[in-house]
Amino acid sequence: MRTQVCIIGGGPSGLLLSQLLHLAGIDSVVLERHTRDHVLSRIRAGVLEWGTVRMMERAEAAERMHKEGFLHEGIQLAAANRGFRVDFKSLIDSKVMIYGQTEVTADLYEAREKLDGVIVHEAQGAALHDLDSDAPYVTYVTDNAEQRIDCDFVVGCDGYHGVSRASIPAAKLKTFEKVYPFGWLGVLAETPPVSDELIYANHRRGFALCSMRNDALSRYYIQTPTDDPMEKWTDAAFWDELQRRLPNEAADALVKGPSVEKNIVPLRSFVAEPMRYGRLFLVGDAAHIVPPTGAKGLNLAVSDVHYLHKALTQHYQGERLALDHYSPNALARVWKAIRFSWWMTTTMHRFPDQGEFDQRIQESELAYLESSAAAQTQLAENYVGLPY
Ligand code: RFL
Ligand code: PHB
Repeated sequence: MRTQVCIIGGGPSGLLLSQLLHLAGIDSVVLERHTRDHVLSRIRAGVLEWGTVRMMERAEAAERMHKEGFLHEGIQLAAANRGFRVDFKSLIDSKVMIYGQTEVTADLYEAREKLDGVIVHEAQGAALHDLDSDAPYVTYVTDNAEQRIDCDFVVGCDGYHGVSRASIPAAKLKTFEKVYPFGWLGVLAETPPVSDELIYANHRRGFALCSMRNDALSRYYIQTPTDDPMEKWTDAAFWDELQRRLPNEAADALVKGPSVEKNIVPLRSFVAEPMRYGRLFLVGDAAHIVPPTGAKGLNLAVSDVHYLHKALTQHYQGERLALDHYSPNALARVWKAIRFSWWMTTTMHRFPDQGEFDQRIQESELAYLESSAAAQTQLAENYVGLPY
């Protein structure tokens, strides 16, 4: 088989890229190692920046999102049992969309199907060849038969654990990493959300976040040690701990119920530079990871897709140097989101070695934020997403 762009990974970034390339007249094949049902069973992001909303519109996949998603014009921050609101509308006249990654991915699948996009599921053992030549190709196995795709370019949209970044010689990549000494226990529950807006709570017992998917589906997170045994976190133990960490008003309003999903994710920041090796380009989690505190992971994957689909389109229109701009443009935005996610994480969480000095600094940071429109404005513009 031959295609112009071979995309490894059928998560949100791979599907969005293939859709936008198709609309620009460039053909691609997406290789996904799991089944579609498996991809759609992953519960992940919930907050879409406005740039992400625009990209879904451009991909002709935004209709259901505009019907079923929720517009949020602010977030609540809480510390020491006191809450305050950061109002995106009055500070910067902007907003975010609450719409789950699962739904984003489902809508992109549907949009690809409408245009007869080629997505190969259960493609095993993908291997990338001759990336530093003019004629790269990818091999993989389906139905016990080895397949080969020859292409102009390979794009790694295969997440942090994918094969694409691992195919780049170590000497050609510089990586940066920070591992945080805690994780998030996430729960999805068929209960009405405790608040109309997201609540990010800093508490002496650890961070807590109240989010949602819709009027009848809540998404909650609490900070836990990464190695906490899951048996410890019965539903009752989870609800008790969440309630303790919320300001009284929210704690009293919390509706408890059986969890439909529960797991612990570690928190890390990671960047691999550059996001290109020869004819391979890295996109999304394949190149960078942020802790979920700033809600940036999916949104960064989408801004990478923006830069890459533009560069590929220009390349095929004859602009010789267009592709050289991809990695520097994408990384400039990535690092700003890495910084913001690190700042939100360090401001809102309890660190195991947090001394009295660090404690006061954190409290002062939040008190300053509560009292200063300038400080809230910088939070707001980063949270809704920097322009691209
Ligand atoms: P994905 O979604 O990981 O998709 C990669 C796809 O590649 C496939 N794959 C392969 N296919 C073929 N061959 C191989 N060798 C392959 N190896 C892997 C995988 O099966 C998969 O289908 O990467 P992508 O597209 O870059 O998207 C990134 C986002 O998924 C991620 O950044 C976000 O989920 C992060 N994130 C959040 N982001 C936000 O913007 N806002 C949020 O509110 C938010 N909350 C979150 C999050 C991530 C979380 N977890 C579980 C890590 C909350 C959580 C709890
Ligand atoms: C979510 O709804 O899953 C979510 C919301 C905000 C975050 C992280 C995750 O910062």
